[in-house]
Amino acid sequence: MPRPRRAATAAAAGFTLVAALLSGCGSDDAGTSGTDAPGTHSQQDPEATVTVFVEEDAFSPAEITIKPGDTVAWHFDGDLPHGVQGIGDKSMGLNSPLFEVGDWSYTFTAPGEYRYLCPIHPDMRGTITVAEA
Ligand SMILES: [Cu+2]
Repeated sequence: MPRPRRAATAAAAGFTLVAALLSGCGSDDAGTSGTDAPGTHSQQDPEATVTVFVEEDAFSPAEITIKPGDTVAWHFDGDLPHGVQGIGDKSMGLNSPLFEVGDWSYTFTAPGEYRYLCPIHPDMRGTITVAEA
């Protein structure tokens, strides 16, 4: 399918610009190429801590996605006691004391989906998805 030469040239120029931008970003995150030695990526992707706020009737945000090695910190600051209790075998290690005010954190190392609730208010639920970067 022949195209007008000018349009094709403009498209090629645009593609070159996009490719240059992408490769510029890619050099900051070599992991996107998928050919790096193991360990390279994690060094460029330091562990993070994500805060979940415990409100009086909900965890906020209720659903989060993190990377293996990341820590979730629950921040309790209310008038009622709440806690974090895992649901199911995979979430066995998730079991905080009850807090009205306080902080509790847990580091997730294995990929998977971790569901939890507040043992006092079972309608308060949350899910943490640990996904390989
Ligand atoms: Cu509660």
